[in-house]
Amino acid sequence: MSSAAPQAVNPATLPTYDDLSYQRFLHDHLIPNTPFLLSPRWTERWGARREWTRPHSRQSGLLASLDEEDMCRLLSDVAPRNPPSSHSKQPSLPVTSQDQTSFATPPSLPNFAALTAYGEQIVPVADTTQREFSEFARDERPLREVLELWESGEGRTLYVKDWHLVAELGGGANARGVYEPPACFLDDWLSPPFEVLTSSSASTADFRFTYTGPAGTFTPLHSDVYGSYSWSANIVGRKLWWLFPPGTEPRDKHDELLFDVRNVKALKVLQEEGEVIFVPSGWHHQVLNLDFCISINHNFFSSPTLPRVYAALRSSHDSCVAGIADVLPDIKARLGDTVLPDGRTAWEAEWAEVLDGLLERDAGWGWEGFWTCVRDNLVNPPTGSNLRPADDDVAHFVCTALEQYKASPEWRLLPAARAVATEVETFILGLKP
Ligand SMILES: O=C(O)CCC(=O)C(=O)O
Ligand SMILES: [Fe+2]
Repeated sequence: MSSAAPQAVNPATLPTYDDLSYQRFLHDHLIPNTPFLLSPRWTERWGARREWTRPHSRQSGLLASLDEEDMCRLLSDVAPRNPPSSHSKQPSLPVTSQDQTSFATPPSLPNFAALTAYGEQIVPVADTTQREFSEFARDERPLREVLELWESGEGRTLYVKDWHLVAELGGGANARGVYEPPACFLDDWLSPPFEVLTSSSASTADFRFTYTGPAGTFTPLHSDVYGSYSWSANIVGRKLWWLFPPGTEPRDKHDELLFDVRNVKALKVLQEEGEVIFVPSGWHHQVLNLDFCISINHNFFSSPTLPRVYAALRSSHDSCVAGIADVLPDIKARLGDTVLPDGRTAWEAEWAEVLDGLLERDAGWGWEGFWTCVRDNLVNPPTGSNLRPADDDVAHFVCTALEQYKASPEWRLLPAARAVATEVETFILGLKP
């Protein structure tokens, strides 16, 4: 099996599955790195869908959907589904009947009373009128404060993003009554399924998020942390996604990512309430809430993604090298030709460690963290063997990253990372037939 499958071009139609076996997920999506949707069947038993929703009724103000004209324009070129979903007319465009517009599948309304159970949790709140670099300005508040604003019809531009609900509840086992990730996504090397998290890990080592905000709030163009995948489920409302395969993301003349791509040609996906979207590794995306939305998303990766995650870390590393190239002459001048007992020259050892520290700050992890994650997931796989690739395929994916790492200067220059990578190598030798 090869991880070097050609990068997908925009599919003409978007696969939408009522059923999806792990093998089909692996071969049709994980390895080729292509998007798809799971139908609302996959979330219908979740507590969140029962408890966080109220039945649809026409609304004005904060709970209203985008207006009819905007909706028609935005939805005019969404990707067709394959097969057309049995759960919704295809696509769910507005149908005008006499004086009012209705939708094939009207979205629910949020049940704020159910969310007040989490009112004391501190959540990041983005103000979607205040751009700050490539994101919106954010602050942190108890969820209760935002719910109170929304209940009084205020805070229309506020978007609660990256709320670590699962971590706040003390881990995946405690969140089972709220939702359970679809089985094909359980081989998760980033947030292993049911570990216990401390509250301090909530903001750093947890990649399971809840998002909620009124129609019109949005997430600007970005790709996900570490080159991970995302799966994202709509509990309340519908979202519109603009998706760009790696290398096709639109940039300005300074090579900076565009912030808002709603007028750029893209693979546009209308995600209905209850549906789950899979966003492949390295695909840039922008997301617009068409109605008041609540969604749950996990970032994750597994062995087939390792070559891509490795490449993402390598590219962050290269940016760090370029960013601090000017300090190298100082380090060399200070340490001269001194050689350490292990054979490294003192300047190259220091340079490598300074770089690795910067990489940890910029990318969220360095080489030792990367190899520790690989080792831990090899030794303790997050799922049974029916929900992950066969051992020799896992070995192949890991080897692809390992061979590249062994050819890089860091293999020699970072002894702590090398020790962990060597454990990985020993482990996969045992996996090979
Ligand atoms: O729903 C959103 O606003 C953003 C979601 C997202 O970026 C993701 O799931 O990766
Ligand atoms: Fe994302």
